[in-house]
Amino acid sequence: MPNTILIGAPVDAGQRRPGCLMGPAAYRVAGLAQAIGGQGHTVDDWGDLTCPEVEAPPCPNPVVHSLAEVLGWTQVLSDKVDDALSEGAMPIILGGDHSLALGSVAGAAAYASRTGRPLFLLWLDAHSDFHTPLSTTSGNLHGTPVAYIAGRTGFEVFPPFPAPVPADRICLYGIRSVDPAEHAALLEHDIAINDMRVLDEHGVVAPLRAFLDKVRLAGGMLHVSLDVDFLDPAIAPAVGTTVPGGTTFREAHLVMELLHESGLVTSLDLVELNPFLDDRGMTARLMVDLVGSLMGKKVFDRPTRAK
Ligand code: 6HN
Ligand code: MN
Ligand code: MN
Ligand code: MN
Repeated sequence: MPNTILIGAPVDAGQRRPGCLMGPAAYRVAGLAQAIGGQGHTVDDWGDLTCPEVEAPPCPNPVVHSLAEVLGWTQVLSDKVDDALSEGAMPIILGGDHSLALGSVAGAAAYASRTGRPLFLLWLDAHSDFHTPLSTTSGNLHGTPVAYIAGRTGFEVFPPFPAPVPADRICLYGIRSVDPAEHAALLEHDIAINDMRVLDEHGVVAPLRAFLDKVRLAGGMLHVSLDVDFLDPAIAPAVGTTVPGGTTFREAHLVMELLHESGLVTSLDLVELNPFLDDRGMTARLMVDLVGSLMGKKVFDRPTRAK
Protein backbone atom coordinates (compact mmCIF):
# COMPACT_ATOMS: atom_id res chain seq x y z
CA MET A 1 0.00 0.00 0.00
CA PRO A 2 2.10 2.95 -1.11
CA ASN A 3 1.65 6.32 0.52
CA THR A 4 1.06 8.75 -2.29
CA ILE A 5 2.03 12.40 -2.61
CA LEU A 6 0.24 14.57 -5.17
CA ILE A 7 2.42 17.27 -6.72
CA GLY A 8 0.62 19.86 -8.84
CA ALA A 9 2.71 21.02 -11.80
CA PRO A 10 0.76 23.66 -13.79
CA VAL A 11 3.30 23.66 -16.63
CA ASP A 12 2.27 25.21 -19.95
CA ALA A 13 5.70 26.27 -21.26
CA GLY A 14 6.59 23.10 -23.16
CA GLN A 15 4.06 23.66 -25.94
CA ARG A 16 2.00 26.46 -27.46
CA ARG A 17 -1.65 25.76 -26.73
CA PRO A 18 -2.55 27.34 -23.40
CA GLY A 19 -4.58 25.25 -20.96
CA CYS A 20 -2.39 22.49 -19.49
CA LEU A 21 -1.83 24.78 -16.51
CA MET A 22 -5.43 23.99 -15.51
CA GLY A 23 -4.64 20.28 -15.35
CA PRO A 24 -3.92 19.98 -11.62
CA ALA A 25 -7.20 21.72 -10.75
CA ALA A 26 -9.15 19.47 -13.13
CA TYR A 27 -7.69 16.32 -11.54
CA ARG A 28 -8.67 17.54 -8.10
CA VAL A 29 -12.19 18.43 -9.26
CA ALA A 30 -12.50 15.01 -10.91
CA GLY A 31 -11.72 13.34 -7.58
CA LEU A 32 -8.17 12.07 -7.92
CA ALA A 33 -7.44 12.03 -4.18
CA GLN A 34 -10.69 10.18 -3.51
CA ALA A 35 -9.96 7.60 -6.23
CA ILE A 36 -6.57 6.84 -4.68
CA GLY A 37 -7.76 7.00 -1.07
CA GLY A 38 -10.65 4.69 -1.97
CA GLN A 39 -8.11 1.94 -2.64
CA GLY A 40 -6.72 2.23 0.89
CA HIS A 41 -3.68 4.42 0.20
CA THR A 42 -2.83 7.57 2.07
CA VAL A 43 -2.86 10.75 -0.02
CA ASP A 44 -0.87 13.83 0.85
CA ASP A 45 -1.51 16.75 -1.51
CA TRP A 46 1.47 19.11 -1.65
CA GLY A 47 -0.54 21.63 -3.70
CA ASP A 48 0.73 23.31 -6.84
CA LEU A 49 4.39 24.16 -7.32
CA THR A 50 5.41 27.54 -8.68
CA CYS A 51 8.11 28.10 -11.25
CA PRO A 52 11.29 29.69 -9.91
CA GLU A 53 12.89 32.49 -11.94
CA VAL A 54 16.01 31.19 -13.62
CA GLU A 55 18.35 32.65 -16.24
CA ALA A 56 18.45 30.69 -19.48
CA PRO A 57 21.61 30.47 -21.54
CA PRO A 58 21.08 31.35 -25.23
CA CYS A 59 19.78 28.33 -27.14
CA PRO A 60 21.55 27.57 -30.43
CA ASN A 61 18.23 26.53 -31.96
CA PRO A 62 16.13 29.70 -32.42
CA VAL A 63 12.77 27.89 -32.63
CA VAL A 64 13.01 26.72 -29.00
CA HIS A 65 10.73 28.84 -26.83
CA SER A 66 10.15 29.31 -23.10
CA LEU A 67 13.51 27.76 -22.20
CA ALA A 68 13.90 29.72 -18.94
CA GLU A 69 10.49 28.59 -17.71
CA VAL A 70 11.14 24.97 -18.64
CA LEU A 71 14.49 25.12 -16.84
CA GLY A 72 12.76 26.54 -13.76
CA TRP A 73 10.15 23.78 -13.74
CA THR A 74 12.84 21.16 -14.31
CA GLN A 75 14.72 22.36 -11.25
CA VAL A 76 11.74 22.52 -8.85
CA LEU A 77 10.17 19.26 -10.04
CA SER A 78 13.42 17.36 -9.79
CA ASP A 79 13.83 18.58 -6.22
CA LYS A 80 10.24 17.79 -5.13
CA VAL A 81 10.05 14.34 -6.71
CA ASP A 82 13.34 13.44 -5.04
CA ASP A 83 11.92 14.75 -1.72
CA ALA A 84 8.72 12.70 -2.07
CA LEU A 85 10.62 9.50 -2.88
CA SER A 86 12.96 10.18 0.03
CA GLU A 87 9.90 10.17 2.30
CA GLY A 88 9.17 6.64 1.11
CA ALA A 89 6.13 7.79 -0.86
CA MET A 90 5.00 7.43 -4.44
CA PRO A 91 4.91 10.87 -6.08
CA ILE A 92 2.09 11.47 -8.56
CA ILE A 93 2.71 14.57 -10.65
CA LEU A 94 -0.41 16.34 -11.88
CA GLY A 95 0.52 18.12 -15.12
CA GLY A 96 0.99 20.21 -16.90
CA ASP A 97 2.51 19.47 -20.28
CA HIS A 98 5.05 16.70 -20.86
CA SER A 99 8.09 18.99 -20.45
CA LEU A 100 7.53 18.47 -16.72
CA ALA A 101 9.03 14.98 -17.13
CA LEU A 102 12.43 16.60 -17.73
CA GLY A 103 12.29 17.38 -14.01
CA SER A 104 10.17 14.59 -12.53
CA VAL A 105 12.32 11.83 -14.01
CA ALA A 106 15.50 13.73 -13.09
CA GLY A 107 14.31 13.65 -9.46
CA ALA A 108 13.52 9.94 -9.67
CA ALA A 109 16.92 9.28 -11.25
CA ALA A 110 18.76 11.26 -8.58
CA TYR A 111 16.98 9.31 -5.85
CA ALA A 112 17.52 5.96 -7.59
CA SER A 113 21.23 6.54 -8.06
CA ARG A 114 21.65 7.47 -4.37
CA THR A 115 19.89 4.31 -3.28
CA GLY A 116 21.69 2.13 -5.82
CA ARG A 117 18.52 0.86 -7.52
CA PRO A 118 18.25 0.93 -11.31
CA LEU A 119 15.54 3.20 -12.68
CA PHE A 120 13.29 2.05 -15.53
CA LEU A 121 10.98 4.25 -17.61
CA LEU A 122 7.61 3.36 -19.15
CA TRP A 123 6.47 6.05 -21.61
CA LEU A 124 2.74 5.76 -22.41
CA ASP A 125 2.31 8.20 -25.29
CA ALA A 126 1.35 8.66 -28.94
CA HIS A 127 4.76 10.32 -29.39
CA SER A 128 8.33 9.24 -28.75
CA ASP A 129 9.36 12.64 -27.26
CA PHE A 130 12.92 11.86 -28.38
CA HIS A 131 13.91 15.26 -29.79
CA THR A 132 16.77 17.30 -28.38
CA PRO A 133 16.63 21.10 -28.12
CA LEU A 134 18.81 21.05 -31.26
CA SER A 135 16.67 18.66 -33.33
CA THR A 136 13.18 19.95 -32.50
CA THR A 137 11.45 21.69 -35.40
CA SER A 138 8.39 22.80 -33.41
CA GLY A 139 10.49 24.33 -30.63
CA ASN A 140 8.14 22.73 -28.11
CA LEU A 141 10.23 21.20 -25.35
CA HIS A 142 7.48 18.73 -24.35
CA GLY A 143 8.83 16.71 -27.30
CA THR A 144 12.23 16.19 -25.64
CA PRO A 145 12.14 14.45 -22.23
CA VAL A 146 12.94 10.88 -23.32
CA ALA A 147 16.13 12.08 -25.03
CA TYR A 148 17.18 14.00 -21.91
CA ILE A 149 16.50 11.00 -19.68
CA ALA A 150 18.44 8.70 -22.03
CA GLY A 151 21.44 11.05 -21.85
CA ARG A 152 21.48 12.17 -25.50
CA THR A 153 23.81 15.02 -26.41
CA GLY A 154 22.16 18.30 -27.41
CA PHE A 155 21.02 19.26 -23.90
CA GLU A 156 23.96 21.55 -23.13
CA VAL A 157 21.49 24.33 -22.18
CA PHE A 158 20.09 22.03 -19.41
CA PRO A 159 21.78 20.86 -16.23
CA PRO A 160 23.34 17.43 -16.85
CA PHE A 161 20.78 14.65 -16.28
CA PRO A 162 21.66 13.17 -12.87
CA ALA A 163 21.99 9.51 -13.86
CA PRO A 164 20.97 8.83 -17.46
CA VAL A 165 18.69 5.83 -17.90
CA PRO A 166 20.29 3.25 -20.23
CA ALA A 167 18.25 2.73 -23.40
CA ASP A 168 17.47 -0.90 -22.54
CA ARG A 169 15.60 0.28 -19.43
CA ILE A 170 13.26 2.50 -21.45
CA CYS A 171 10.00 1.31 -22.99
CA LEU A 172 7.98 3.46 -25.40
CA TYR A 173 4.45 2.12 -25.51
CA GLY A 174 1.52 3.20 -27.71
CA ILE A 175 3.49 5.45 -30.06
CA ARG A 176 2.15 6.33 -33.50
CA SER A 177 3.69 9.72 -34.30
CA VAL A 178 7.47 9.99 -34.65
CA ASP A 179 9.28 12.86 -36.40
CA PRO A 180 12.09 12.04 -38.88
CA ALA A 181 14.89 13.25 -36.57
CA GLU A 182 13.46 11.20 -33.68
CA HIS A 183 13.16 8.16 -35.91
CA ALA A 184 16.80 8.38 -36.99
CA ALA A 185 17.96 8.77 -33.39
CA LEU A 186 15.77 5.92 -32.10
CA LEU A 187 17.44 3.59 -34.62
CA GLU A 188 20.72 4.29 -32.81
CA HIS A 189 19.33 3.34 -29.40
CA ASP A 190 18.26 0.03 -27.91
CA ILE A 191 14.94 1.37 -26.62
CA ALA A 192 11.93 -1.00 -26.57
CA ILE A 193 9.55 0.46 -29.13
CA ASN A 194 6.04 -0.82 -28.69
CA ASP A 195 4.31 1.25 -31.32
CA MET A 196 0.61 0.73 -32.07
CA ARG A 197 1.49 -1.77 -34.79
CA VAL A 198 3.15 -3.97 -32.16
CA LEU A 199 0.19 -3.59 -29.79
CA ASP A 200 -2.29 -4.38 -32.60
CA GLU A 201 -0.39 -7.51 -33.48
CA HIS A 202 0.54 -8.85 -30.03
CA GLY A 203 -2.08 -7.21 -27.83
CA VAL A 204 -1.26 -4.92 -24.93
CA VAL A 205 -0.38 -7.61 -22.41
CA ALA A 206 2.66 -9.52 -23.74
CA PRO A 207 4.90 -6.50 -24.53
CA LEU A 208 4.13 -4.90 -21.17
CA ARG A 209 4.76 -8.11 -19.22
CA ALA A 210 8.10 -8.54 -20.99
CA PHE A 211 9.19 -5.10 -19.82
CA LEU A 212 7.83 -5.52 -16.29
CA ASP A 213 9.70 -8.82 -15.99
CA LYS A 214 12.94 -6.97 -16.74
CA VAL A 215 12.18 -4.38 -14.06
CA ARG A 216 11.38 -7.07 -11.49
CA LEU A 217 14.46 -9.14 -12.26
CA ALA A 218 16.69 -6.09 -11.83
CA GLY A 219 15.02 -5.04 -8.57
CA GLY A 220 14.31 -1.74 -10.29
CA MET A 221 12.27 1.33 -9.63
CA LEU A 222 9.70 2.17 -12.31
CA HIS A 223 8.65 5.65 -13.37
CA VAL A 224 5.49 5.71 -15.50
CA SER A 225 4.76 8.78 -17.63
CA LEU A 226 1.17 8.80 -18.87
CA ASP A 227 0.41 11.26 -21.69
CA VAL A 228 -3.31 11.81 -22.35
CA ASP A 229 -2.70 11.21 -26.07
CA PHE A 230 -1.78 7.59 -25.27
CA LEU A 231 -5.57 7.21 -25.33
CA ASP A 232 -7.67 7.38 -28.46
CA PRO A 233 -8.94 10.95 -29.05
CA ALA A 234 -12.53 9.66 -29.20
CA ILE A 235 -12.40 8.86 -25.47
CA ALA A 236 -9.82 11.52 -24.48
CA PRO A 237 -10.28 14.72 -26.50
CA ALA A 238 -8.66 17.10 -23.98
CA VAL A 239 -5.15 17.19 -25.42
CA GLY A 240 -3.43 19.54 -27.85
CA THR A 241 -1.68 16.81 -29.84
CA THR A 242 -4.39 14.27 -30.68
CA VAL A 243 -3.34 11.37 -32.91
CA PRO A 244 -5.97 8.89 -34.15
CA GLY A 245 -5.60 5.19 -33.43
CA GLY A 246 -4.80 5.32 -29.72
CA THR A 247 -5.53 2.80 -27.01
CA THR A 248 -9.13 1.99 -26.16
CA PHE A 249 -10.83 2.36 -22.79
CA ARG A 250 -10.32 -1.30 -21.93
CA GLU A 251 -6.76 -1.53 -23.26
CA ALA A 252 -5.74 1.45 -21.13
CA HIS A 253 -7.44 0.03 -18.03
CA LEU A 254 -5.79 -3.33 -18.62
CA VAL A 255 -2.38 -1.66 -18.78
CA MET A 256 -3.12 0.04 -15.46
CA GLU A 257 -4.37 -3.20 -13.90
CA LEU A 258 -1.20 -5.01 -14.94
CA LEU A 259 0.90 -2.19 -13.54
CA HIS A 260 -0.95 -2.48 -10.25
CA GLU A 261 -0.49 -6.24 -10.10
CA SER A 262 3.22 -5.84 -10.76
CA GLY A 263 3.64 -3.72 -7.64
CA LEU A 264 6.61 -2.09 -9.37
CA VAL A 265 5.49 1.50 -10.02
CA THR A 266 7.38 3.96 -7.84
CA SER A 267 6.43 7.31 -9.45
CA LEU A 268 3.86 8.56 -11.96
CA ASP A 269 3.33 11.57 -14.24
CA LEU A 270 -0.11 12.54 -15.53
CA VAL A 271 0.59 14.88 -18.44
CA GLU A 272 -0.84 16.90 -21.32
CA LEU A 273 -4.42 17.18 -20.01
CA ASN A 274 -5.77 20.47 -21.38
CA PRO A 275 -9.10 20.98 -19.59
CA PHE A 276 -9.94 23.88 -21.91
CA LEU A 277 -10.34 21.32 -24.71
CA ASP A 278 -12.34 18.81 -22.68
CA ASP A 279 -15.91 17.71 -23.20
CA ARG A 280 -17.71 18.02 -19.84
CA GLY A 281 -14.68 16.70 -17.97
CA MET A 282 -14.71 13.31 -19.70
CA THR A 283 -10.93 13.20 -20.20
CA ALA A 284 -10.11 14.33 -16.66
CA ARG A 285 -12.52 11.71 -15.32
CA LEU A 286 -11.04 8.96 -17.49
CA MET A 287 -7.52 9.82 -16.34
CA VAL A 288 -8.70 9.68 -12.71
CA ASP A 289 -10.39 6.31 -13.34
CA LEU A 290 -7.16 5.00 -14.87
CA VAL A 291 -5.21 6.07 -11.80
CA GLY A 292 -7.84 4.22 -9.74
CA SER A 293 -7.04 1.04 -11.69
CA LEU A 294 -3.31 1.64 -11.29
CA MET A 295 -3.84 1.94 -7.55
CA GLY A 296 -5.80 -1.30 -7.29
CA LYS A 297 -9.41 -0.78 -8.34
CA LYS A 298 -10.86 -3.81 -10.09
CA VAL A 299 -14.24 -4.95 -11.30
CA PHE A 300 -14.11 -8.22 -9.40
CA ASP A 301 -11.68 -8.91 -6.59
CA ARG A 302 -10.31 -12.32 -7.56
CA PRO A 303 -7.01 -13.50 -6.03
CA THR A 304 -4.11 -11.73 -7.76
CA ARG A 305 -1.98 -13.69 -10.21
CA ALA A 306 1.72 -14.04 -9.53
CA LYS A 307 2.51 -11.15 -11.90
N1 6HN B 1 4.20 15.14 -26.34
N2 6HN B 1 7.04 15.49 -32.15
C1 6HN B 1 6.20 16.66 -32.00
C2 6HN B 1 7.05 17.86 -31.62
O1 6HN B 1 6.52 18.98 -31.60
O2 6HN B 1 8.22 17.68 -31.31
C3 6HN B 1 5.09 16.40 -31.00
C4 6HN B 1 5.53 16.31 -29.58
C5 6HN B 1 4.44 15.87 -28.64
C6 6HN B 1 4.87 16.00 -27.24
O3 6HN B 1 3.69 14.05 -26.66
O4 6HN B 1 4.22 15.37 -25.10
MN1 MN C 1 14.49 19.14 -1.60
MN1 MN D 1 4.34 13.17 -24.53
MN1 MN E 1 2.05 12.79 -26.80
